[in-house]
Amino acid sequence: MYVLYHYPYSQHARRVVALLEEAKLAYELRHVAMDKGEHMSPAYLALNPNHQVPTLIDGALTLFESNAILRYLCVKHDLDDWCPVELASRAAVEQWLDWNQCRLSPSVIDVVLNKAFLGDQGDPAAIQRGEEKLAELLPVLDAELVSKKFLAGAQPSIADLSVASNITHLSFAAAEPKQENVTAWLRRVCAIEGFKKTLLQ
Ligand SMILES: N[C@@H](CCC(=O)N[C@@H](CS)C(=O)NCC(=O)O)C(=O)O
Repeated sequence: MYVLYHYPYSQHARRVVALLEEAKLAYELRHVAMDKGEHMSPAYLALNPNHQVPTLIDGALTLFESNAILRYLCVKHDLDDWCPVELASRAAVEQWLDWNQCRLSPSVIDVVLNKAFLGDQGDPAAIQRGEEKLAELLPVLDAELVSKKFLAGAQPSIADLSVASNITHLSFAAAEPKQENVTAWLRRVCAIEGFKKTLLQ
């Protein structure tokens, strides 16, 4: 049985829950009360010195970084549907996982954290920086999805779970994307049962 340290508002944790659900893997969720600073406690820092969720425990293995956890689960359970072995499809999955972490995530965090979660303490410069970056990045995603149902082709992969968890996070800041192909793809990802379960009402 996996143990996943989790916080329901975390887009990084939600993508892992989505895969655990879809793969029907047994897991226990442990809520990290981030609103009360539990992620900074010595007990949690001993598991994840980055003071972040998610953290996965698999027996003696402790693993952080959501995309690394997704890859680990796919390899361990031969989830080839979610992480294809065919080279070109696999390369597309890896490309979008990295794009999500390196390019999309910082702008989503700038906007959502500062506009929605920090309230009056939010930094207007960070919001502007994030919005400008999103205006550049969302058309990149939209162009990719012109001729594809999902990021690596006809079937959803962990790249879709990862990117879509960030895109749905934008709704906390009422900053949902307007691009036609992105919104159609998002509807398809949100219809995946395991992903749907992770969405906050
Ligand atoms: N690169 C990490 C990012 C995880 C992350 O940023 N988690 C946030 C919640 S969405 C967090 O725990 N933030 C608390 C902190 O950084 O102190 C991953 O993909 O797992």
